[in-house]
Amino acid sequence: MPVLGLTMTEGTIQSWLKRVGEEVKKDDPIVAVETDKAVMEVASPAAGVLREIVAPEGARVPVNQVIAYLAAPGEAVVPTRRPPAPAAPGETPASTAPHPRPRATASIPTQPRPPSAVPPSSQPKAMPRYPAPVDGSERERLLWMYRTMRRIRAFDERVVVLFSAGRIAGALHSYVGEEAVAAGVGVNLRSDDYLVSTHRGHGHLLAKGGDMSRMMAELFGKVDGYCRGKGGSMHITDVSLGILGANGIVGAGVPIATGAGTAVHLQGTDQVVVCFFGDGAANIGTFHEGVNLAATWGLPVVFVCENNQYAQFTPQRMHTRVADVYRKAEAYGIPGVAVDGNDAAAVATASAAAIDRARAGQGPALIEAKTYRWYGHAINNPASAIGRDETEIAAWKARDPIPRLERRLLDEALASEDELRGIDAAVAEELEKSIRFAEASPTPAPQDALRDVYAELPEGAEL
Ligand SMILES: Cc1ncc(C[n+]2csc(CCOP(=O)(O)OP(=O)(O)O)c2C)c(N)n1
Ligand SMILES: [Mg+2]
Repeated sequence: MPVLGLTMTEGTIQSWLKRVGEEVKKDDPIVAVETDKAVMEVASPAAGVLREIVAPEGARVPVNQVIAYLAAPGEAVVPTRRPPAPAAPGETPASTAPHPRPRATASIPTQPRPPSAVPPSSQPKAMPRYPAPVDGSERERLLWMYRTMRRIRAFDERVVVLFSAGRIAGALHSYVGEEAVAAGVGVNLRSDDYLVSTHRGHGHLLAKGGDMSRMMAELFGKVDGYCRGKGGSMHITDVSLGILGANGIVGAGVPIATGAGTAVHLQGTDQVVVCFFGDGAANIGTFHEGVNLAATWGLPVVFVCENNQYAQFTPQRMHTRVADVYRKAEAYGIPGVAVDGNDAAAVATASAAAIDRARAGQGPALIEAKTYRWYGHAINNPASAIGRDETEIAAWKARDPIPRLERRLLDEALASEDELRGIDAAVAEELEKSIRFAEASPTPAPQDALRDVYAELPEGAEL
């Protein structure tokens, strides 16, 4: 039984969506599971044939207990009465093995995995509406990045307006201008990979499959929002999509990513963790600790510094003597590279190399994407827009990453004008739908203010 949410301790099999003997493709929905929060479809961790269902419909199963076995493609499908013999400690049962990854560099001490544990890449990941075409053609990848940048731009431009109109409350950090970074990294992320975001997270979340309507509802403070309207912009999380959270604490994402990388490493899958952080965060102690440990243990974490030249109101030259953050990689013995953060294709190329490397067990890397935010530090703080030189802002706006990719798609005849305008129209519709969804959603009840704040004890448990 996969872990489908932070508070889930068991799940009920609602219905099997495949029959024994049926072929399944990787990421095919295979079973519907009811958790303590919702009914979710579980995606198949690998291609193969459903060999045996261990947990029938209606069964309540604790997390990490086997619910079914998959046979590899071509392997005989003979349903057995009993589950196969448990694997030896530290070994993965052959029929469910999730893309084992060689680990050349890591020296992390490992615990033997309990024999009954389901390997983690068989944990379901909800499928995003627009899954990244990781192995797609150049055209598919560029078009996905175009759509993703348009979605991010549309969302973050509109929330500025909605904030000014008093429809959104709380702290809000615009990602406008930086879209190429999230899109260029996101195009290389599988749905079962992990992402750790920042306070400026809307773009990261959308690029990893975050639902625009639930994000908008969260900003509106409504119950259908990701945190039931009680968290706001900086707490949006969707573990089922591998989104380990936006974060209001600068630099705090780095050790979270290293922790997730440690988990992936111990579980032996080929998932990758991407950690976004800012140029300001690169001066925080957690950055040093998190990157150093990930490097020492050879963890599959790709650190992506979004160097937008400012930390709040402070220009980079006033908060560090090292303008090229990528050079800090050398201090930890990992590769570091700088990339034009306003060129989605360049970000995609650099991040593909780092992600492939991490997936192959060769440890972390540091990418510095040089970019710029068009708005002030925080939309809710008008003063944060003051203090920057207008010509500097204009120069960066002239390097807008979206028309840049659009030009390339048209010049190289990879897309037609009609096709791009079709994408723009679909994005506009998605945005309007998200606002209607947020408006229609109820406001949380006062008596629920402390709900979902603390973990609830499972039924029957005592402190
Ligand atoms: C530990 C901590 N210190 C200070 C702050 C206040 N703060 C919020 S955002 C920010 C600047 C972060 O700059 P950077 O990491 O470059 O990210 P950017 O806002 O430029 O995307 C600061 C200092 C905070 N939230 N957390
Ligand atoms: Mg910054």
